[in-house]
Amino acid sequence: MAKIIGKALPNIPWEPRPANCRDVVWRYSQNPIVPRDAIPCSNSIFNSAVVPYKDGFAGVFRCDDKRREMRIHSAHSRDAIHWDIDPEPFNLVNPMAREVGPFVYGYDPRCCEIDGEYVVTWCNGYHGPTIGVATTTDFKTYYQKENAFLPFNRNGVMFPRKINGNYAMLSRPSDNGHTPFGDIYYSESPDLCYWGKHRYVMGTKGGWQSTKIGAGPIPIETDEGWLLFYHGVLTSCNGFVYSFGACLLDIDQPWKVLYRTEPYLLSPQRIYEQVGDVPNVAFPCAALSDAETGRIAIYYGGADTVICMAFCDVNEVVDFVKHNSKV
Ligand code: BMA
Repeated sequence: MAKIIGKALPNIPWEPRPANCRDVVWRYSQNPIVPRDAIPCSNSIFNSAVVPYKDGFAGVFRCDDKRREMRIHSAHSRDAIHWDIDPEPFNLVNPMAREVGPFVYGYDPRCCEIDGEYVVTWCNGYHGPTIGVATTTDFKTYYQKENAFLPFNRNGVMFPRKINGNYAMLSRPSDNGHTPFGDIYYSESPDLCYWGKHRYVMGTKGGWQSTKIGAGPIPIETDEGWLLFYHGVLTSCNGFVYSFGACLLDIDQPWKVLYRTEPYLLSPQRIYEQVGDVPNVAFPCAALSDAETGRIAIYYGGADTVICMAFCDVNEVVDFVKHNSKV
């Protein structure tokens, strides 16, 4: 029986697997949970991150506005399903603005609680995409730090505790466009400023993960290793198709892959994943987990347009990853 090593979350949103469903990961029946027009300025709201906060939940949401500029907005919720999204973009305080330039664009945020503060990472425009980093304690003011890496990079995903005494992050070096390649790497930092000890984690495989892969939610610590959900991309004759699977990484040396799913866990098959601004995209950026029951709620963007949820049980998903693995 795989166990989550972490906190209990008795108010985790949850819906049991439907009777007619045999999948390890099942969708929420009320998807999508956030429509594209939830705030007046939004063209689309997707690829967003949530965390437990005080007696409810908070989040950083990707909102592309009606100019089609990519922005990040704070959000709050009592139940992690119904969200109150700030109509204005997040307040990013950037003491380095003179040197590293003003905010250009931000997308695909992740949010990680570590040592009592929340580290937000996102794809930050700096002569092309790289990994922006900021900390917040109140989801009102975000204090920006140096970009973690040189351009071009995407999908910066922090680990929820220090590893070998350092902060740790997964990322995906890329190019300046709709990158046709991409492997996951691991890096460490003593101070959230200087990043090094870079290690290769894993690259593409066949089928749903044959073009590129990228880390999704903050990894979940289990007694079988770090459970990481990650997206994989297939190039079809009609364009990219984004699905997601999972892997288990070694606890002390997370660049060592113990198992990874050969089949996907979820691929774009529902209308809200297949039809939208970018068709055929299921893109996970966050997960809530309850160490008490082993329940996991995954948050993913549908078709670059809306936010969706899916559920799984840690023991079932770890078992599936182990028994359907090709490393
Ligand atoms: C990636 C990112 C994601 C997006 C995906 C599909 O490169 O831009 O934000 O969901 O493409 O368009």
